Amino acid sequence: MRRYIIALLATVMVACGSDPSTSTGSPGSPSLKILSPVSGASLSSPSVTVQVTASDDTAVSRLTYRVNGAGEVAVTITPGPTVSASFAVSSLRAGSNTIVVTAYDTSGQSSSASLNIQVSSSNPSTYPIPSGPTFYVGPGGSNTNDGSRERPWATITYAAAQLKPGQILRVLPGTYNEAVSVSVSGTASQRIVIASDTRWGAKINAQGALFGIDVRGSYIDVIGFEVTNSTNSGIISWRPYNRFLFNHVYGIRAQCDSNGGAGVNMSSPDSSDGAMIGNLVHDIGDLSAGFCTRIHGIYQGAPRGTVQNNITYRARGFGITTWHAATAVTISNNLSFANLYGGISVGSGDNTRGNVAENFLVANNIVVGNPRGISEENNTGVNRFVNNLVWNNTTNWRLQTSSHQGSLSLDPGFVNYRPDGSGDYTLSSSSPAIDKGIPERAPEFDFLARPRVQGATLDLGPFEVR
Ligand SMILES: [Ca+2]
Repeated sequence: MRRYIIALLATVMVACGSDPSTSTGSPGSPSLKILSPVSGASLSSPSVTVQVTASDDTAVSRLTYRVNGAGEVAVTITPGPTVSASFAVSSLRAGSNTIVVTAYDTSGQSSSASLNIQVSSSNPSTYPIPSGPTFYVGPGGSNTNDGSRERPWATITYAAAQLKPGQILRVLPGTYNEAVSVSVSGTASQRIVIASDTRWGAKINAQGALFGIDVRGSYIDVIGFEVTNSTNSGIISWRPYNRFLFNHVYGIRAQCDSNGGAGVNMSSPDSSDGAMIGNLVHDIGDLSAGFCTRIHGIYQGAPRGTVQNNITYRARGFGITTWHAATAVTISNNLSFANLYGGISVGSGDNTRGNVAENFLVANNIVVGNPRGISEENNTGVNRFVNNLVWNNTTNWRLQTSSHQGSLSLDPGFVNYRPDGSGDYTLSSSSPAIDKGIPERAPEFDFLARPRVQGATLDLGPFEVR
């Protein structure tokens, strides 16, 4: 996956004839140069970090940038004769983009430099963020600001508390040393959206708190964050109708005790009707201590959840598990590999409530390289296991009260399988998993937010190849 991410973010430098990235201005105005990226650069990501240097015979007092003719955005600098600055520009559009940087001196003279950036539309690392009244959190922001893009708030917890149903919070790229708590609620028709402005650009470092993002309200979408360094769960829901989409959760230091933990967690019996879709979840728990059946990648504990398009590996327990009051859950198009106990388990517990895990649909998943592949555990009824590729686990199938249909037991033909997460888990052109999925309850997008159904029908696993 690391290699995949590098490929996703790789830039191709393109030489250009003239050099608009050096300053234009009248005599006495600041000199300005864009150091990187090179003008004409082609990106597969909709965000880029721009590095500039400016100097002036008196002092450079102000630095701004504009993207595609939009308003000037101020860059935080310390004024002086020579100023170097590095800032992230996000929300670039597919195709051609123009970024104009302007330096001002103390007498108001200015110089501008520009660069052109191409963003590929064939390999989107972006995703759809719903539209609506939008507010922002950003590095250098303040909770006394108004929450606009130009004057963003500083902390996600503060910003979330200001949101009303139907409103959108975009978190600009940067590292946030914050355990995020969300207690507001949307409604069925007006959800509240809390999204990283670019995929994995907003990085939540929980710094040892129990949860990275703790959602206590309902009808909340949490989209596209990187979350690490919490001690129970990365992202957790306690109430119904929440959705966790396109996040990257890793390095969760859950302990193997009665609390357990998970990367993405809807284990509360009150977190029904939720969705966990398109997340990358790995390295959950202290792997050196061996397997633990209480620490999982993705954990569903309530009725009618949806678990789709996720990639999960190196969890101490199951990559994906269900327990407590889970029933009628959909688990489809996931990839689960190299977990310490098992790939996917369907089960319920808390027997005093009479919970039975039944009426599940488990379809189109790829499960490889685990001690257990797909299993039923504890209280189970009749579930449907359809068209899963389950291969090279110590025990591929371990069902109790159900049977499986249309299963494949074949090498899935990844571009490059590596159990440590450094591989490329897209399907090669000769993969037997292409066009083998059932369309029932298919999601709209794949892991990369591309259309989920292409070709004859959808492919197995999280990536739609063709
Ligand atoms: Ca297909």
